[in-house]
Amino acid sequence: MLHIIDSLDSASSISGTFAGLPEGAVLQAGGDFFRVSCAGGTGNDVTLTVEYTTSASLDASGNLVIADVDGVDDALTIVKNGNNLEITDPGKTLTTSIPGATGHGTSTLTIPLASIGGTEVVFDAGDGDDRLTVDLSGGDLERTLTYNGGSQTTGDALSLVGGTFASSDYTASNANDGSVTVGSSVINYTGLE
Ligand SMILES: [Ca+2]
Ligand SMILES: [Ca+2]
Ligand SMILES: [Ca+2]
Repeated sequence: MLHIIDSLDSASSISGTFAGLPEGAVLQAGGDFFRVSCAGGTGNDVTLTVEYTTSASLDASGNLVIADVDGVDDALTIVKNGNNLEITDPGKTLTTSIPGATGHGTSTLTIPLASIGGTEVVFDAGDGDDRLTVDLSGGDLERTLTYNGGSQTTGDALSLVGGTFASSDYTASNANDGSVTVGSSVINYTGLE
């Protein structure tokens, strides 16, 4: 997605910085991240290009929040790897500034469990046909998962893979919302179809 916010004629130009940001800087506006260019369009237009598709951050309670930035179809996987949670979306570009996390700007974020002070991991998948795969092959994720598929009414899905469990429980509040318990792992979901 490209937003041209100031299209200039050839008699004038913008150079140097935009809103105090140098060429190539990343700007956060609302939940979105943009890369600033003062040489876009015909060469002298200011452009803001959405830089990341998915962000990982901590909320005020220390919960990990994975959020759709640009409303596209997400295909996220979460798995425990050692003392970390790995979040992957092939072909997408993920961003995080959580202390200790690695993978910013790639398709896989590795986030230490020790950096997640809260008890929850929340996926806000937003618009688009989204899929979350919870891979339990590395063990319980040690956090309660909440997966919000988003308000659009087709195509959001949840998959559970990996692991062997003595018990599982499935509670559907209605056709779109409910919870799944597998062993000690609890996954709440809303807005799935
Ligand atoms: Ca999405
Ligand atoms: Ca969705
Ligand atoms: Ca939905």
